[in-house]
This record gives sequence, structure tokens and C-alpha cells, in this order.
Amino acid sequence: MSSIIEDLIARKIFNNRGEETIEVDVITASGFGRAAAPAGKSRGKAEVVYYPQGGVEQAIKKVDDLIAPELAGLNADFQEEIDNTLHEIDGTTDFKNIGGNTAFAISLANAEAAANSHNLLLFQFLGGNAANSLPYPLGNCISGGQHARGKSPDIQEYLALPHGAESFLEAQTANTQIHKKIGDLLKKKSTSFNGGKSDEGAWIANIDTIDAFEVMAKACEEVGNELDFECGFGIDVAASSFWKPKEEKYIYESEGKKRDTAEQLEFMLELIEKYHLAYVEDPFNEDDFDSFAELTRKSKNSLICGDDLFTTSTERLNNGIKINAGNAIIIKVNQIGTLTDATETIELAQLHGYDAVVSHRSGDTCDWHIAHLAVAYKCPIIKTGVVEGARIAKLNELIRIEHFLGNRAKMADLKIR
Ligand code: 2PG
Ligand code: MG
Repeated sequence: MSSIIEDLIARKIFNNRGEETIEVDVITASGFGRAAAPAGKSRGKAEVVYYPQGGVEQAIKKVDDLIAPELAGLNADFQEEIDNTLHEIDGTTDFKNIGGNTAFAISLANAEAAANSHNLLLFQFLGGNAANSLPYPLGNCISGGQHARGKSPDIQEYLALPHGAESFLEAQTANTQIHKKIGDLLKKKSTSFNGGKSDEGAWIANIDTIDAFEVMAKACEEVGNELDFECGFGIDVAASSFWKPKEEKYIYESEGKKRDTAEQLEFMLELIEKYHLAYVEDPFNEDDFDSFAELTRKSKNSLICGDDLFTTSTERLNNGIKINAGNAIIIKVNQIGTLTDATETIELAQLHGYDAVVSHRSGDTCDWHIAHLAVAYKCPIIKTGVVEGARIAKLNELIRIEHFLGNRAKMADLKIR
């Protein structure tokens, strides 16, 4: 069996928003891997550059002319060497030359090609025998902010987290029922609700920030009672998207309110307490490490997670670790570029007691690699939607992994601190 790389093939495909994206095949002597890059809408400003000048087409040309000849002959088993080569070819810190999404697709396709060359599934190849725990699905049910249109909650995502489930299948079943119930409740609550959904398959409704909490709380409680296990929920505030630096205020349009940093902190604490929020992502703008630290200190039984704050970077995570800003981190491989970069961030997070939450992007494809990364690296949570093709591809892959593991499968260790 040989993992020697023979060729790379890059092509243009489309994501669920109909935007162009890059897909790469890595072909080894005995195997094959394929990966396609996702795209964010609410991006952190410290994310790498997705494509070189000239976009996807130019990225493909770079794979053909520059990258494929360099990688041919290398061994796909040595992921670090492959990823370092990508960094060397690019020569910048933010993948400006070849594109972070180009690096992402090559890096993931390479890992899969290596696994395939050894007749292993990706999670087995990366995680070995110890990889037998499934993440809890954090499923987006209501969209607001930059992910919705018109009058909708200012908070970007309301996410179900069925943390009492005993299997992944049970947890995803709960999320589908919560999502459906929310649709029914929104129909009753808002006469203008027409069943519209966001890119992530979450409902878009003409309700304000607080109404959305009431709907989420009711749906999670009812489904929890019906299924007889705890279904909590959380939010992705994506606060950078409505922070106005000049005014130094968070602008809540749906409520007609403005909050300064101290008021935002109070508001987050109130919400955590009132709705027992299990999870709060990006409650402050992406440079406000101090407020993250203060909320982490003052809140109880809630994961305080950094997405735009950390952008999957060890450098930014180290800044957070110094002052205990947050206790969880979003891992989006295409925020940083390669699998090796993302793995270093996961390891640093785990070393310092931060929960790693592997995440989709709002613009995504049916690429299912993040399902395998969550299992391989023992991440306690995977963040996706609940329905919609690009989300279901990942969730169904986790159901398959759980099935494959049989009685060795267990749920990840998730402590809501
Ligand atoms: C987020 C993500 C995913 P985007 O903010 O967490 O929901 O959004 O992919 O648009 O950055
Ligand atoms: Mg986010």
C-alpha cells in the first residue's frame, strides 16, 4: 500500500449559496481523497484570505501550475510536511498567494487520501483506536443578524444542545423535533412568518431578540420532556456584526436598544441565568478579550466560546488563555488554512481546558470532513444546522460513524461549566 501522491486535481464547484468554491482531489498510488472549501458570511477579521486575486479560477491555476508539481512524489501520510509545503509555496502569513480555501481543500483531501490508502476511515486514521466518542450536535434553529434578512433577532443564531442524550442519533432526533416545533410555534406567533429559512436551514422570522429566546426555551423544554432527557440551548451572538466602534455600543435594532460594553455584559449574564444558556458564542466584539474574561468569571454552567475572537489561531487563543477569556473555542479549519494549523489549535485548547467546538460555515457544501475531525480529536460539540443538505451531510456521517463503532461508541465528555 502506498500513500505516495501521484496527482492533484482542482475544480470549481458551488456551495449552498450558489457561490463558487474550490474542490480538490488528491490521488495517491493506493487511494483517493476529495475535499471542498466552505465560506463564512460573518467572518472574523483575523481569518486568512480565502482566495488569491482572481478568485477560484486563479486558485485552480495555482494548484495545477505550482502546487501539484511540488506535492507529487511526497507521502500523504506526513500531513505536517504537506501542510508546511503549502505554507512555503504561499510564503505569506495569511495565505494571500494561494488562498486559505485552496490550502484547506488540499490539506483535507490529503488527509482523506492517506486514510484511504491505508483502508481506514478518516477518523480512524487521525484518531486511532481511542477515537470512539461522538460530539453533541449544536444545531441552529433560528437565524438572525447577518444570516437573516429584514426585521429579525439581532443575535445571529439560536442553537439547540441536547446534552442529556445518550447517543448521537438520539441527540440529532431531538434537534430535528426541536427545529420542527419551533417552526410550528413561529407560525402561531408571527402572522408574517412564511416558513423561510437561512443558508443554515434555521428559521427566519419577523420576531425580536427576546421573543426568539421564549420560542427556543419552550421548544427545548417540551421536546426534552417528551424524550425524557435534557435539551438545553445556546446562542451565537456574533456581536462584532452589530458593534459600532465609534459609538462604542452594541446596536440591537429589533429591540430599538443600544448597549455599551457594561450593559452588554449585564444583558449576557441575565440571559444566561434566565434561560439557563448552556452555550454563548462571541458575546462581545472580536477584540474585547477582557469582557470575555469577565463574563467567563461571572457566569456559571455556560460555555463561553470564542469564534471571531480566536479565529482558530494559536496566537489569538494564547492571548485568551493568559487572562482566561472564554472556556471554549470554535474550530473552523478554513479560518486558519490547514489541518495541521487547526490541530495545533485544538491541542492548545485541550491543554488549557478549553472545549473545542468543530464548526461548519454558513456557506458550505456536502463535504463531511468535520464530522470525522470531531470524532478524531474528541471534540465534545459539533456546530452545524439541524436540517439543510450541507448540514445533513455532516450529521448523517456522524450517525454512520456511531453505527460503525457499534457498542464501542459513547458520547463525548461534555461538562457545562
Ligand atoms: C458563525 C458561522 C457559522 P459564518 O458565525 O459561527 O454559523 O457563520 O460561517 O457566516 O461565519
Ligand atoms: Mg460564530
